[in-house]
Amino acid sequence: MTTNGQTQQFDKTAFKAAVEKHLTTTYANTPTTATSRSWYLAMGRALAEITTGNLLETEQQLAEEKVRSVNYLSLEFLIGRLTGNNLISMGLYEDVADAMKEMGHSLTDLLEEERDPALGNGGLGRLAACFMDSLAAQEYPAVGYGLHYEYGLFRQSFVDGRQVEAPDAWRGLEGYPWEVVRPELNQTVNLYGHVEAYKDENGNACRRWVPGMTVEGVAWDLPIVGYDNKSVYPLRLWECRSPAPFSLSRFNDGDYVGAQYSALEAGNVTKVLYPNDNHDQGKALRLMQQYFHCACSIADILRRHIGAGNKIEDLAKLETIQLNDTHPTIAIPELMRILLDEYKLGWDAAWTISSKTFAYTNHTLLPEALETWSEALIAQMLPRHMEIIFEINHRFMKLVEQTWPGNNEVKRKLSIIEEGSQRMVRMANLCVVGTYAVNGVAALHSELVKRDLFPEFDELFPGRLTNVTNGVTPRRWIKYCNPGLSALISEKVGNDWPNKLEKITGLEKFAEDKAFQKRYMAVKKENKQRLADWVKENMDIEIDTNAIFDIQIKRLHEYKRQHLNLLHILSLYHRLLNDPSFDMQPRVFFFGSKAAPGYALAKDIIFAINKVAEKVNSDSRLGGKLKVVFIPDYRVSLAEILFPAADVSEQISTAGKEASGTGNMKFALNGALTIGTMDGANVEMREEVGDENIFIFGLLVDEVQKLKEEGYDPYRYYHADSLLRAALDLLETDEFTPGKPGQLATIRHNLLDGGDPYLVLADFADYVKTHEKIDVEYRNQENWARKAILNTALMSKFSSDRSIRDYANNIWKLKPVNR
Ligand code: GPW
Repeated sequence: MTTNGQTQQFDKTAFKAAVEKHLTTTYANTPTTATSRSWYLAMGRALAEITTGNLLETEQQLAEEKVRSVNYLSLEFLIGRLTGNNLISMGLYEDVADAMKEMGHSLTDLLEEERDPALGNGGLGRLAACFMDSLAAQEYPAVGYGLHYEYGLFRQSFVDGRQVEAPDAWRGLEGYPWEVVRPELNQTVNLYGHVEAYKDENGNACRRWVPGMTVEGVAWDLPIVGYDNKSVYPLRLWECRSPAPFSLSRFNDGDYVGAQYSALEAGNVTKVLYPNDNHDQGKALRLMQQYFHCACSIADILRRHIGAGNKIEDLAKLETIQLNDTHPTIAIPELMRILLDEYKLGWDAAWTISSKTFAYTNHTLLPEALETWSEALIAQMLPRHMEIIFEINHRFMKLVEQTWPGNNEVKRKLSIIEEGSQRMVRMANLCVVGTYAVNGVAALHSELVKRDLFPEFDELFPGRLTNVTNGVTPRRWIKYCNPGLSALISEKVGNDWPNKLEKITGLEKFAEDKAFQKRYMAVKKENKQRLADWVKENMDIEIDTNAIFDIQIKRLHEYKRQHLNLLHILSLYHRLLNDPSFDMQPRVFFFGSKAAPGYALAKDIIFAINKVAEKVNSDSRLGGKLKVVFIPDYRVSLAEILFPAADVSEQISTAGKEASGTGNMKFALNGALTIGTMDGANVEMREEVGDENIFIFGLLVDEVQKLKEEGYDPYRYYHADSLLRAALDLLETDEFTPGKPGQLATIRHNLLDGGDPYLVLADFADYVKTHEKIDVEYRNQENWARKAILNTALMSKFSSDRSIRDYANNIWKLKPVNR
C-alpha cells in the first residue's frame, strides 16, 4: 500500500519480538490465547516505541536550534484512528502487514480493533487534526495542545428511530497504545480564591492571585507523525486530576460555596467532552475546562521557552499561539497575568508580548455559537483574570473613544463587556483586541466576518482580519481511505502527490480518456460495494451499487438543513407513488449525524429520517428506486468508508451560515459531485472545478438577508408549490408512523409556524430542480465520470498542506525545519 520511502529503519525480527514482548508483558497474554484486540494493542505499543523515540529527538532538536514554533490550542482534536495512518506516514504499512502476517494476523483486521479517539464534535475538531498532520508533513515546528477527556463524544444508537446516547470510554481498560504519559511535565492549576494588593521590595503596588484551590494537570502525548519524514510532533492532551472536593477547604474562607462547588461536584474537569457543536451552553464546568486547558498549555509553552535558555521578552519571536475559535481565549488574560504578576513586567511590555503572540481563528457567525461568559462566573472562578480583562477593555475603550469620539453606540458594540441585566464577557471581542491576526476559514466567511460581524474592528485594526481557507489532509482522506483511487492517481501522476497535492492536477488530461474513465468508475464501484457490505452486515439493509449514492454526513443542525434533504426525499416518495409519468434513477440517500443531546428539533429530524427510512426501504411499490440509510454512530472511521463511496455530496446549508465545511472537500477529492449552496468553501470549490462540474442552487447570502429584511413568509411557498405541500403534509399523517399521526409534525410546525429560520422552504424548489438535473446527468455515465475525475483533479487547493502554508507564510511567519 505504501508508495513513499520508508522513513524508519525497520528490522522485522526485532519488531516481531517487540510485539510479542508487549503481548506477554504489557498485556499479560500468550500468543496462543491472545485475542485480536490484544494483538492490535501489542502492535500499537511496539510502533509507539518508534514514534516516541522520534518525538523526543524532534523535541530536543527544536529546543537546541531555538526555532520558532506554533502552538495550536484547541478544545477538540478529532484525530480518528491513528494506527493505519501512522503506518502510512512512517512508510511501514507493508512491512508491518508482512510481520503481522507471519505472526498469523491480518493487518486490516487488527486495524479494525482500534476505537476512534472521538475527542471532538465535528468540523472544528477534525480541522485541528488535519492541521496537525499537515504541520508534521511539512515539518513546521508545532505542538498541539488539547484535553485528555476520559469520555469522548457520546456513542449514538437508535431505539425505535430515536437517538440514544451512551458514554464513549475511548481508551478502553487497557489505555490507548499510542499515548505516553509525561509525568515530568505536570502542571498545577489554580482556581477561585481572591486577589490581594501588596507592595514589592521596592515599594511598588502589585496585585496577586491567592487561589482557593488547585488541581493537577497531567500531560499525555500522542505522536503526530510526519508523512515521509522523520519529524514527530506532540499532540499534548491535559488530564485533570482533582482532589476530592471536601479536601479543598483548607482556606475555609467561604469561597467554596455556590457555583464553584457544583462545578466540582460534576466530577473531574476533563471527564467528558461537551457535545455541543456550534452552540455555546455557558456551563461553569466548561469554563473550568477551558481555563484548565489554557493554564496547562501556557505554562508548558513558557517551560519550553525559558527551559531552552530564552528570555521572556523574546516569547513572541519564538512562539506563536493559534486559538482554535474562542474556546481557549482565556489563555490571553492567563499569559498577561503571568507576565504582570510573576515576571513583573509593566502593562505595556506585557501587552506587546501577549498581543504579538496570539492569533485567533473564527469558525462561525452564528450568534448562538459566539461565546460569552458572565462576569460574575469569571470573577468567582478566576478573579485576577477578570481584573485583567477589565483593564484590557478599559484601555481598549480609550482607543475607541479616540477613534470615534463621543460615539457610545460603537463603544457599546465593540466593548469586551456586554452590559445588561448581567454583564457578559464577549470572548470574540477579547480575541480581536488581544491578537495580531484574526482569520475566517473560507473566503466568503472571512468577508462576512469583516462586513457583518466586525466591521468597526476592521477599520480600527486594518489588515488584522484575514482569510485562510480550510483544507483536509490528503493522507487520511485519499491515500488511507481510498487505496483504489490512490493507486490510480499514482499511476498517472507519480506517487508523491500525498504531500504535493498540486500533482493531481495532472489527472485533468485523462478526464476524457474512456479507458481511464472506466477504471475510475470501477474504483468508485468497489468503494460503493464496500459501503454496501458494511450496511448489509451492520444494518441488514440491501442496497444496489448501481443506484446513485447520495450522502449527507455532518453534525445535525437546522442550518445544515438535513430537513431540506428529507423534504426532497418525501417529494420523491410522493411522486413515485402518485405520478405515473415520473421516473428516476435508483437512489440511496445516506445520512450520518449526531445531534447534541439537548437539541430537541435536531433529534426530531433524526427520528423523522429513521421513520421515513423504515417505510421507504420496505415499500415494494417504490420498485427499489428509493432507499434511505441512516448510519448510526457516525464517526471518523465510518467517514473513511462513506466519502470514497459517494456519487453525490450534500452541502446544502443556508447561504452565510456554514463558515467553510470540510466534508465538502473530502467528497469532491474522492470524486463525488456536490449539490450545494453558495456558502462556505463551496464557493471556492466552484471556482476550482468549474460551474459545469458542481450543482449550485439556492439563495445567495445577500438574497437571504434581503428576504429576511422584507419579511419572510414560509406559507407563501407552501401555498404556491404543490409538491412542497405534499412533502410537508406527509409529516402530519401516520404514513411513516403507523397508527401514530403527528409524530413527525414538529418539523412541519417549525418550518411553517416557527418561521422557518433557515429558509428551507424558500430553497426547496430550486433544490428539487437541481436534483432532477443530477438525475439526468448521472444517466450519461461517461459524462458523469468526466465530471467526477475533474473534481478529483481540480481540488488540490483544498489540501490542508496549503492551508498550513498560508498560516505559516501570512500569519505565523514560520519556517519548516527538516530533520
Ligand atoms: F462554533 N465548527 C464546528 F465556530 O465544527 F466554534 N464546531 C464549532 O463549534 C464551531 C465551528 C464554532 C465548524 C464550522 O461549522 C464549519 O463550517 C468549519 O468548516 C469548521 O468549523 C472548521 O473550520
